[in-house]
Amino acid sequence: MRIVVLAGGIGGARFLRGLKAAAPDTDITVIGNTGDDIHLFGLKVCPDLDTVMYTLGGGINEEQGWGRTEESFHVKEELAAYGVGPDWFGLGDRDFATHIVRTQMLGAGYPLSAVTEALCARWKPGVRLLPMSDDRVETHVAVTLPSQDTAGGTDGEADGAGERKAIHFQEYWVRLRASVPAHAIVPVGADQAKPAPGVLEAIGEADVILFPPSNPVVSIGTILAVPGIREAIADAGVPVVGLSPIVGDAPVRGMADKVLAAVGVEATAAAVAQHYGSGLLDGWLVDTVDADTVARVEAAGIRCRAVPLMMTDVQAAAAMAREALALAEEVRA
Ligand code: FO1
Repeated sequence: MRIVVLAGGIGGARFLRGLKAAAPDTDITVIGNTGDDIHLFGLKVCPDLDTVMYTLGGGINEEQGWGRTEESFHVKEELAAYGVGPDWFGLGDRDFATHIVRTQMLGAGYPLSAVTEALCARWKPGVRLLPMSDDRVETHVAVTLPSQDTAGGTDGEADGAGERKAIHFQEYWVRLRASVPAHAIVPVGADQAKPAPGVLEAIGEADVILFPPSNPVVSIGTILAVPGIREAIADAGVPVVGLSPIVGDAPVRGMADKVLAAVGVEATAAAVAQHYGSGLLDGWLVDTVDADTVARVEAAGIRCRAVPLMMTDVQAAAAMAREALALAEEVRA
């Protein structure tokens, strides 16, 4: 059984850990989001690829869901001592090694897909991890910054009269904690990007395609924005099943509701399914608290089941993965 999974950061990585446990003898290819990527201190940082690699490779900082376990921050402290910013993105000493190796290989001319394969040779995630593209794509967010906002912080609410500007997704997400309204989410470069080698082939050879509970806008939405990927999935002729990242009208983790609002999608399990659309999705899992919304999703032409969707541990994630694979077989029949 060949499974293709479109993954973002924490939610996608935790789901993949469950999928590996639920279906150990399947061939899993992960198409990872690279819109979160950021260049810092001359290094290329790929948060979503690293979160999948570290989580499945056993190096993740479990409670954070990003960065390394047993981490220290001496390099970060020294950079701050030199007054070299930004200081709001927590890069640890062990994590820096990943970005140094990646940047060195990119500088030597290797494409991101080859670099990711090389990094995974160490971590052995047990899946094939492909970046969505070898081309640079960076998600930027159009916001109105309160006029008092300086580099160091913000007073929270936008006073409307503030300055409208586009900022990098990580600044919106990490420095501002999504505390100002997002007017637009733009995956800069996506329209010129090409799917990375192996991406379209993996989709074409898949027996089932899964959308884990990753952010539907900035993670899965960004992957789908790479020309050719959405079409390949829609035309794959195999079941495409997604799991809602929204439970009980709120995101399980992160701030997906903020970016959903930016694209005019209400933060409900049904609205996200309809956002993907029946042209893409064949099946959709909602949490049991959203059982009353199953009929609405089915009315949109998407088969729907209500099952527990809280990934409290690997076994819970494995149960969700089994439900998704079961729904895929039901759809295939
Ligand atoms: N997320 C944070 O909320 N705070 C951080 O300081 C932070 C640092 C960081 C460093 C490396 C990395 O790979 C990810 C990091 N993240 C951090 C997570 C990052 O913002 C992710 O892109 C989002 O969580 C969405 O996937």
